Formats: sequence, C-alpha cells, structure tokens
Amino acid sequence: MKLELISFKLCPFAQRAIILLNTQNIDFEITYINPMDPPDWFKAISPTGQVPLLKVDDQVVFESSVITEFINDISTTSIHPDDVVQKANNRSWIAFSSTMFDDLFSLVTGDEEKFNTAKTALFDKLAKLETVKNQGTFFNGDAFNMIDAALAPIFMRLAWINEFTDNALSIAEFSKLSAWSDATLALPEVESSVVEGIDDVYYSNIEGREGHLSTLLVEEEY
Ligand SMILES: N[C@@H](CCC(=O)N[C@@H](CS)C(=O)NCC(=O)O)C(=O)O
Repeated sequence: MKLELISFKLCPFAQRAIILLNTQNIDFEITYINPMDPPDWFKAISPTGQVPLLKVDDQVVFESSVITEFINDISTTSIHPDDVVQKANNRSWIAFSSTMFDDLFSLVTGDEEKFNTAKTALFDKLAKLETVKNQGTFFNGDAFNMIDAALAPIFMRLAWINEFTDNALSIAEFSKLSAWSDATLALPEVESSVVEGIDDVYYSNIEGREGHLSTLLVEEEY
C-alpha cells in the first residue's frame, strides 16, 4: 500500500496524521501544497479543497479524523485504549480539542477584544481538560495514543507563542497539562512532525496578521 499525505507545512490537522504515521512506523511520502493556492492536480482529487488528504494507492481519504482512524486501522498496535468506553471518551476529547484551533486562529488574527475572548474560550477548554487528565505521562498513561497526537499541535503552537512573547499564553496554571505538553513535545516523532524553521514561519505569520498578538511579540530575540 503506497501512502502519500498531501499537507501544508503549518497545518495542525495534517500534523496530527504525521505524528501518528511516525509513531506507528508507517512509510509515507509527503507532498506540501498551499491550500490557499492549490495546484490543479489537487483540485481534481480533493472534494473539500482542504488538507490533509491521504492518497492510498489510487484512492483518497480526507478529513483528518478519518485519516487518523485509518492510520489506527493499518497499524500493528492500536493507538486507542482497548476499553470501548475509554476509546469513545478519547474520541470525544479529540473532537473537543479540535475546536481549540478556532480559538488559536482568533488569537493569532484578532484585535485585542477578539484576542481576549479567544483566550478565555481556549483557557476554559484547557481547564476542562486539566480536570480529566490523570497523573500518567500521556492522556491514558504511559502509552502515546491518538488523543496525544491530537493535542500535540496545540501544545506546540502554545509553546511557540509563549517563546515569542512574554508567556502570553502560559499554561503553567495547569500542572497536569504542562507536564503532558512537555512530555509530548519532547518526543522525536513529534519534533520531526514539522519542517525545520516552521516556528519562524509561524512568527512571521503572527507578525503579518497584525492582530493584538503581534503587539506582544518580543522582537529583539529573533
Ligand atoms: N476538518 C478538516 C479541516 C482541515 C483544514 O482546515 N485544513 C486547512 C489547512 S490547516 C485548509 O485546507 N484550509 C484551506 C481551505 O479551507 O480552503 C480536517 O480535519 O481535515
């Protein structure tokens, strides 16, 4: 089976799939496109015009949640808990975490009022996640599962923003999430899920959006 993931270098949804392909040792090729200016061949095969899209031989699989479940289906070891209720619970939290990307988008692009509203929305969600997180390294304990890959792009972007600013979005108040974030971001499979220098691109993106967050950048360090 030949897998080709069509991605965009800053896409957090694609990053979830890349992390799982990495952790599951599944061979794949990656092709980057700009979904805002997609090539004709992509338009011809993508029903939604969005990335990620996974080409599996001559078939296409799209929607990141479907792609990540497909990765689980072709894995030799499961990336979900065995217990069906726990598995469903993990999927619920994955869906919940996906709404955080909307908050992050508003945080990066919005004026001060939008920024504050989005920060409150994001931190309310993080607070809920903190209450259900156990003491294990990852969400379910020692094993790195799909839910951890779902949160990784959020943790990574928060870490970048905190590095670029004077900790404008520090999650230190959430001790379990902070430890979970540190453990997740330290994994080589997570580190290698983005191309080198993408943090600089994210910084430029924040700058270019000229939202409230751009006024919080600590420029001299970069
Ligand atoms: N629900 C989709 C969302 C994917 C998504 O928003 N992709 C963005 C890039 S990160 C995209 O392709 N945007 C271009 C567009 O919406 O036209 C998924 O989970 O795969």
